[in-house]
Amino acid sequence: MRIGIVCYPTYGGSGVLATELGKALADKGHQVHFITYQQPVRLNAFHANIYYHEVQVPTYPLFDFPPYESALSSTMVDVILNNNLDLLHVHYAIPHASTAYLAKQIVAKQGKRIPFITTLHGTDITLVGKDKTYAPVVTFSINESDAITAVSDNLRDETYKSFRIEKDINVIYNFVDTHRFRRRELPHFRNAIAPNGEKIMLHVSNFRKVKRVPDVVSIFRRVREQMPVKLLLVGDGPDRPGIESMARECNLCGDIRFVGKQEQLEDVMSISDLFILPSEYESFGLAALEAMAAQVPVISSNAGGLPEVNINGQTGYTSPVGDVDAMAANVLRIFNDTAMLERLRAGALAQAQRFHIDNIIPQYEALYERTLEGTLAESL
Ligand code: GMT
Repeated sequence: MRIGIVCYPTYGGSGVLATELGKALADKGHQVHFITYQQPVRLNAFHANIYYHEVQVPTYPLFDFPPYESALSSTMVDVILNNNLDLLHVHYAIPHASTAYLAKQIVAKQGKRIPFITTLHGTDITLVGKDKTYAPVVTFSINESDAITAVSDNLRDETYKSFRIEKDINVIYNFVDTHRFRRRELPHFRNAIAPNGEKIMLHVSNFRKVKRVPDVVSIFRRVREQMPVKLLLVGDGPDRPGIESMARECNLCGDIRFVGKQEQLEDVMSISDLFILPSEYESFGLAALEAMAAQVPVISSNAGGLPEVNINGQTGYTSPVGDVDAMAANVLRIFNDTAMLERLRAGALAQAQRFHIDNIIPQYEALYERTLEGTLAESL
């Protein structure tokens, strides 16, 4: 198949998932065309079946807000027609679903039929999309999608609750390449972070409010009062300066390392003992899944789709949002019980295998086939 993928190219989970999906489809022989305003972060190697089309958004003195959506739809039209694409798969509803709808209408006028699939990822539904500034367009363009997917049961249910959706939403979970994220011994790296054999706690995110990064520091402070431990903070975003101040005020700077955005996440996961994800909401929690593949148990909130991924007592522990006392108590319980840590490690890996890339990609391929058959039947 010739597939166009539209996503945010940044470090957000939706862009990471879309890029990994495109790479996996290309490995299976499909021709994949990424249409984005920047090279996606995980699209970092040449592949014969992968093409990258950059969306250019020219400025003009009249524009206080350059019309990105128009530029994106026009680029989609260009790529669809010049590469004879079979379908478009857009990730994150805003504004990708409405731009895909427009592109589909434009190429239809030129006799080209192309279906588009929208994958809902999380905040496009639960935070931004619900806002009345966007809701009518989001509802319309989701309903106009030829197929819709959500990354967890929770996100599917939230979508039906928040919008008047008239179609089936297919749940296709996030996935992980368990071979790439497998745990490896990296003694030099581990030693550099924890020279005295301290345990290592890890948090990875884009430091947005929804991630509740201050809770990570509060949990760490409670654990640090009881035992020597280190905290690795990976990623960057609007809340980072506040977190740095908080670390200074709590006198924790010596034990917290801010390592910024990292591409080799698998190495960071490999040297960590626990992954901390206290989010206000998480449709799925892709970073937690990648940690589990590296045998890192997860201490998380029980918000959104997290309990579908992090199984209480098997792969880690979940607690109500904001209950930093419970989360810290769970960290201490695990760090003080080697047998429990080993059991949770094995549980985390077993759970990650359920979401193995090889189990999930065929679900997307099957959906593509069904959608193309539907488009063909409509045209007869
Ligand atoms: O908010 C983020 O962390 C980024 C966001 C995105 O859409 O880029 O991530 C969402 O999509 C991921 C991939 O499907 C999910 O694993 C994340 O749970 C989800 N984030 C939220 O729901 C907050």
